[in-house]
Amino acid sequence: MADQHIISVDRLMNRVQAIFEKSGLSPDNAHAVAHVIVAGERDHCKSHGIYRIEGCLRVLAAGKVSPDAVPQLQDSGKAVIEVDAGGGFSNPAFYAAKDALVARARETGLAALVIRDCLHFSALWHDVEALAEEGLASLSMCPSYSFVAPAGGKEPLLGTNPIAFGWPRPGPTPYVFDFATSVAARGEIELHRRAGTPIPEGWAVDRDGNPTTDPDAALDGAMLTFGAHKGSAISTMVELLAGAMLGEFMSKEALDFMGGGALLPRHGALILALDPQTFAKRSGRDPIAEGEKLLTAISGQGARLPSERRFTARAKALSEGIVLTAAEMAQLDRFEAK
Ligand code: NDP
Ligand code: PYC
Repeated sequence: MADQHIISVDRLMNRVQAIFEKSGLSPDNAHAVAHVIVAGERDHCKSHGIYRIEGCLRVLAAGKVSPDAVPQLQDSGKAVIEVDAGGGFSNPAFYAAKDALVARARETGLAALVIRDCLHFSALWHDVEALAEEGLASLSMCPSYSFVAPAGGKEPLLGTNPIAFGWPRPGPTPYVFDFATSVAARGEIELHRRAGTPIPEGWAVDRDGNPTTDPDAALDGAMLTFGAHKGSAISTMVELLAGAMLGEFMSKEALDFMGGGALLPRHGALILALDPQTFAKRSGRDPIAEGEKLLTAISGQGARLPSERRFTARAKALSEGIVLTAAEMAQLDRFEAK
């Protein structure tokens, strides 16, 4: 189709990295940030693909992210490993600490990575997939901005607080889920506002706590968690574990600190890595084989596993290239020309 352009994954990676380097990010940071953005586009996760370049450039231009931060690893040989992102993006900090986390989890069965003082804009599946490739199960979570009301309340207090889980599988792709704990992303509501269309019921309440399908009232009010009290409790757990427990910002503090939601949030992140072989050792059973019984039974019912859509999109993009619209290509050109 005339509106469609095909670009290879490698070519897009080169272009996005060059855009960030031109905007002042150090080559290492530009590489790490471009890597997660291009992976999002490759896997057809449009909300965390090249759409995110603009937000990263905005926070760079505002001087609210350190472009040449060098992550500082603090590993005292114990279960908890820390990496200080130094006010830079979270992704370089994760990659700087990943090998230490993997080694510790294999050694002790269970290890945690604390990322301090980072700007987090990305999907979380990158982290848990990277750990699953190493044979580890993992959980990753972080706060966000407080746009979401707790179940039964009406004041925004919780973030969209994503949580991701990864489990290694014998084949090329692991079991991974990764989702926000709000019903929908804030950006989805913004898209409805721009289009002049109502949002579905159950996404948000207005500032008086009444259910609303009006995007303006929703943006002025509060978003809702998925699964009512259940999502609310999981979101609260994310605030407690990845905010309060780390001594890093919770979502409300992050919003207050950045003076509004226009720029990317600054806070911490928590990643737990577990070695299934260590946990199963005394049972004499193979945890991966046992897990396969369940996962293949789920697929056997015709149900799809989370991330299957992504893996299919990835395979297609790697063999045929990534499809971008003319508007997306033009935007890349504009970023390069700046
Ligand atoms: P989605 O609702 O799009 O997807 C959630 C998960 O469910 C994915 O693993 C998805 O797999 C899977 N899934 C979707 N539909 C089905 C189905 N029918 N059957 C089985 N599995 C299914 O995610 P969200 O909109 O909640 O979140 C999008 C992204 O936003 C996440 O990557 C999250 O990390 C990120 N995010 C980041 C934040 C941050 O602060 N950094 C804040 C909030 C969100 P698949 O991908 O294959 O469809
Ligand atoms: O999708 O809500 C979101 C989000 C916030 C920060 C990064 N992604």
